[in-house]
Amino acid sequence: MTAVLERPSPARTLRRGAARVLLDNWTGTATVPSRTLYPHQWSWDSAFIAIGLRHLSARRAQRELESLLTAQWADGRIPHIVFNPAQPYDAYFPSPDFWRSSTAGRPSGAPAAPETSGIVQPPVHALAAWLVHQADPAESDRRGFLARVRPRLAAWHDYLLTRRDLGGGGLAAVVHPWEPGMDNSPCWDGPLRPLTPADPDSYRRADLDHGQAADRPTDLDYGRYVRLATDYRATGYDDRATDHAFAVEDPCFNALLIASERALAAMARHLGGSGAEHEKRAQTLTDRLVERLWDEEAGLFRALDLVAGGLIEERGVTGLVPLLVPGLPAGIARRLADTVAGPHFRAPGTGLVPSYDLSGHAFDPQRYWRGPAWFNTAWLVHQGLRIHGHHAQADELRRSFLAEAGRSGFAEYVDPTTGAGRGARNFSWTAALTLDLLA
Ligand code: 9WN
Repeated sequence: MTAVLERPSPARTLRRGAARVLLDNWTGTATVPSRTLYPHQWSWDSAFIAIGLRHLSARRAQRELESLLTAQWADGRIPHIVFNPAQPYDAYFPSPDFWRSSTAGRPSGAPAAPETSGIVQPPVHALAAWLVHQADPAESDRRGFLARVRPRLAAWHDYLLTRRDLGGGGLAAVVHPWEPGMDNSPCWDGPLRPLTPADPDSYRRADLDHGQAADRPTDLDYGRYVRLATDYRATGYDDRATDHAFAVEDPCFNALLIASERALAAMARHLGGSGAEHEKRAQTLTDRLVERLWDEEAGLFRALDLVAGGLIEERGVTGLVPLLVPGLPAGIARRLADTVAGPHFRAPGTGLVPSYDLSGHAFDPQRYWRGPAWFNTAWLVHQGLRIHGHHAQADELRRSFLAEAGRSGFAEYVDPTTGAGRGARNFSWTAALTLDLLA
């Protein structure tokens, strides 16, 4: 009898490829977003990575989040980068000797070690921790995972809801374009315009050693990023003492805070409490999000500029992410799902969600957060479509995600009109969220 060799199914091949990326990018305690471009641990990357890693090893996924939390500051903030001391300083800019967390950050409670950045990223961690727990509750309970991480995650949210309520309206503000995680989105062009960039001779961009200049933020963007970070550092990263030149209420950031508050409620219930306080907070935050950031006419959420005052008249993918808030009024959820399917955000070539309005004046299909489609935001929108019962639309987005993630070699982002990969390849959250959608 002739042996018939079975061909692996496309899903199996994709799963294997994604798992390989995560294994290769694991450092022993955490996962780097990319071996070349980002050789340290990033905050919201680790949360997305843990969501995928849980399908390979629940224990490793727990460690991913635990290692991030060991770098938490005494004021509750989770820094956006935790530096790997084994990497040379010039592997990434801004490096530890720029942020100087262990000295400049001491007044705000930065740890003596490890070295970290001084800013934050979107709070998707409690949501990730709850999903990681659910992957293997027995192993989680055995290791006391939730009991250990919950107080730290609660302190993180407290920081955001107190020190970062810069607008006084009950939402958390970001103080640097790296904080919403969508660095050069056209949404930040207006707020950044008045800023004087830092002297270009005062630093060297390591990102251009590994990335194409046309895919990355411009030198002018970097000058402003450095200016803002330097000014924040000069205050000892003290939010109360700082007169921020950039302060924005971002829809994605606050939507993830709401989803994570609900996750904290679920954790509290699992650990024998009521979770009522977190549920209440989630509801209040949802009300504030709608009151302050919803734009009925545009059919999406806008970012609010706290310095100049007023909603920012740009359509960014950040404004679609609140779809994942379960308690959103039904009419708003419906409008958002329509906007995702509409001409501003349904990319004709790929079916993915671009980072910025396809017909917007600043749309650029190549350059980072100014048009390319990213896989973490597609995953978030996909979750939102499911939560609100738009299953056919969610299925379609899932298919597009898996096709383009595989075809691009797990690219950091892709041209939304052609699917051509841009930025880094073998990018960890693209691989991790592929595993999650295949599970
Ligand atoms: C600055 C790591 C990070 C992501 C961000 C993405 C990019 C950094 C950079 O890479 O930002 O934090 O150097 O451009 O914009 O979302 O977390 O993957």
